[in-house]
Amino acid sequence: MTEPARTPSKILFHYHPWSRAAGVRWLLEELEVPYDVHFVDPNAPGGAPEEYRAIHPHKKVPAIEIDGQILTERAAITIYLADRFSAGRLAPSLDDPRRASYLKMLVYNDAVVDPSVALHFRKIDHKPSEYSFGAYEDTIRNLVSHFAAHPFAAGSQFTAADTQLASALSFTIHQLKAVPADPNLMAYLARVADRPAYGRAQKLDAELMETVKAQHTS
Ligand SMILES: N[C@@H](CCC(=O)N[C@@H](CS)C(=O)NCC(=O)O)C(=O)O
Repeated sequence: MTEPARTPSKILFHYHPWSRAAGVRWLLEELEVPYDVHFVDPNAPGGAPEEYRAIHPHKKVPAIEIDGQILTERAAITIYLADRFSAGRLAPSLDDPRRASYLKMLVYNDAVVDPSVALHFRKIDHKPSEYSFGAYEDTIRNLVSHFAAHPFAAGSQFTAADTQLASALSFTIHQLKAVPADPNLMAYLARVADRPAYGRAQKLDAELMETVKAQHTS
């Protein structure tokens, strides 16, 4: 039996713009759903307040509250929000053949790209066969060959997977310089950069950080 569609409560987004959560802000802007932002500062002395552990067990961002439920883990948040608010558009529907590559790249971003790039950036050696995410070089090769063959994460169509993967690649190429500025990856980032929701997310992030700065100096 299918449940009738519910009007969601306003989303509360626990967030810091300079973080792994930035792709979720971009997604929320793509979805054009109303949400409030609760600024969380994991970099404050002592980290985020202890009460925040009731929202996120590791005191990390992102987290969302919706309809009295708390959701953490950006891949889970992305899948949930895109299915609920953009099924068939930013989330390929269940019977769409593109759903397989959509889910694959979305999960690959967190399960493989993030840890393998983080260890590479920190110059931490690891034996690829002993870790679920394998070798950094394989990760980069896989991403480059994917974007040499396809314009977007799921193939031919922009999806919610791109808000996460492009956000991560942009940060790790431009800021961390932990991923090479390969022409295929740069062309991918250029393809998604002119999306109005991406521009809005960047503007809102800059405004939020200005407000936070002003509060600290007043
Ligand atoms: N597994 C989490 C990771 C989120 C994460 O690493 N968040 C970082 C932001 S870059 C954080 O909040 N770090 C603060 C801390 O650990 O104190 C997810 O995918 O949502």
